[in-house]
Amino acid sequence: MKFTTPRALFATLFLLSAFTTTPVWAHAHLQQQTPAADSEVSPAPTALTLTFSEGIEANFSGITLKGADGKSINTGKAARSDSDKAQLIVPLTETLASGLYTVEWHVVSVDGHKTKGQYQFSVK
Ligand SMILES: [Cu+2]
Repeated sequence: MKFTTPRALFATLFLLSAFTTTPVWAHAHLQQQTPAADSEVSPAPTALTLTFSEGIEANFSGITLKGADGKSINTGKAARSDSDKAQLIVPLTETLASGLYTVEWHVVSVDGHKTKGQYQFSVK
């Protein structure tokens, strides 16, 4: 039975998603972030916080941080806030130098829908 469980789970999720009519506004949209989009911050942030319009699944949600040269920057593992299931926290393991940064985010909300987007901020 053990090996059939993921398939059964997938089928269940598929059926749920097929028969649940979810309004567009129920998807997880990015509502707020720290550092804020298009802001210039100093000192460099030690974490990125993204707050969405609904709860997210941490295992299927994450971000890519890119510097002005377009190269990805290593970060700590994204985790959902213990106190707010709509909040994703990404610890930064490197000190960000001055410059422009792009955060590309992707999340799966608790209703199973995927959303993604991006924003920028700069470090003074
Ligand atoms: Cu949705």
